Amino acid sequence: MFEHVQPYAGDPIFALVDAYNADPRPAKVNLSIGIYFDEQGRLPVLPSVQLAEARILAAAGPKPYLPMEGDAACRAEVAKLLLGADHPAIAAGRVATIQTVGSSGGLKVGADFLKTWLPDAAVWVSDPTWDNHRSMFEGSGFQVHSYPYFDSASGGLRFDAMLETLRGLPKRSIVLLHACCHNPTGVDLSAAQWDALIPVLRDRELLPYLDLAYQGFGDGITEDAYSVRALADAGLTFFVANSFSKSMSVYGERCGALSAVCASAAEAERVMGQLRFTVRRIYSSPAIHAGKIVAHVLGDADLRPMWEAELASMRDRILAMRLALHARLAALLPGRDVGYLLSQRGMFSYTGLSGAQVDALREQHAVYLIRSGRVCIAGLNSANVGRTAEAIAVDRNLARISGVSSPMKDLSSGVSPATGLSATTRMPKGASSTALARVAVMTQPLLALYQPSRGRGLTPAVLAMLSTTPRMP
Ligand code: KET
Repeated sequence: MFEHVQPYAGDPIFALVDAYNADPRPAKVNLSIGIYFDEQGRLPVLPSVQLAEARILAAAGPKPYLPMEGDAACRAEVAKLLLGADHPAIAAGRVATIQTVGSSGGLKVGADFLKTWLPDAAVWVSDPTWDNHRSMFEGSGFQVHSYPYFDSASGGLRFDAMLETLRGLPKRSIVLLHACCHNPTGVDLSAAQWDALIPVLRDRELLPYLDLAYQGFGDGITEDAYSVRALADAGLTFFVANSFSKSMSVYGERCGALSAVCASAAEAERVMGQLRFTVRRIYSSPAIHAGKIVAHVLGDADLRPMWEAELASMRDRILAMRLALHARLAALLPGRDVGYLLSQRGMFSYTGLSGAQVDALREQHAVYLIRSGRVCIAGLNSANVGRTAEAIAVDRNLARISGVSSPMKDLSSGVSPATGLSATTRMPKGASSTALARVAVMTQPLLALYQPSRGRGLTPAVLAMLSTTPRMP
């Protein structure tokens, strides 16, 4: 019966986690999967989520099937979180939100819905994107193409090329966009770039499909939803799949949602009906515990501010680790521009390391990265950031990740256009131990440069963490 079944090559991300778990070396470093680990290297259980769960358990409520669209309170809170509580699209009944099995469930329900209702459309994803985007949409029967996105020469965005490609797409093409904290590159559109993109989406009658898996990990809950709100303000029709896996640290609970912002309440009602039917045909209805967690944390007057503070401290720790890795690499690799670590946002950065270099890091130093060169900054902590930087820099061949095509590029061209930091980070050749001793000193000017450029500061907690980050020998 199944003789013809092909072996599964394995998922590039989940397979690495298995390999990491099986690795007996005690000093191993997991920078592979997009999971936030705390300063002690543990997967945090957020107090706000713990309290929500305690309340849910204490209520000892029955566990009926949820409706196909999920928990009503959860859905209402999600719409407000995405668009802002007072958004007119919500008041007008133009937003159809369903609770889904993680945002992956939402993405997939949306993909199946679109294959039914826009059957001739093709899907366009960024180059590169999260591998699973392509798999999911192809699995729903779509042709998947890519639009230019990451500029490997600068470590930034190929915005003009992206716009040009989107301008040439057939009407009603589906354009998958990372709302913030782009996976895998960490390179996001600025607010001005979103504003410039919107007329193209509208004029070409494209369907934007936003993936918002890291809300709150970039610049803040509201800031990271800029794209969602800008599209809604512009009156566009679009989809957004959002995740609580990372922002509430509830990966295995599978908390996510899919929202369709529609042209009218009548349209939203019909879309909602077909989304329910799509869910019914796949998993029938989502998990009751997941829906209650989200509803409690977002909707409770005590838990909501707790969660926002917890999310802010996760975001700040990631930023601190960006700064720490940047400072160490800049010291260890004089002449290399690693400023991209500071301009990129969210859990990930794209190092430009080749597959062979990533393999060497794993085999020789037990440092685990995705083979594309994506590094999960949220897996770094004070105890492993120095070792990680050393592993990247230890072998000069490994360190030669540059060339024009790498974001970790030579500084000979002068100050990095992305950050303007090269003058600060340039270290004299062969001065490694002196240079290393200067890492902490360098961190402060970096912070000073960093804060005004983003328009918001780091908390005292981060500054304290930076000052206690161990010096390297
Ligand atoms: N979208 C993006 C962009 C994303 O990075 C992930 C997960 C998801 C959706 C799925 O999240 P969910 O838990 O279904 O709500 N990314 C990490 C884990 C994975 O590959 O599944 C990762 O890239 O490592």
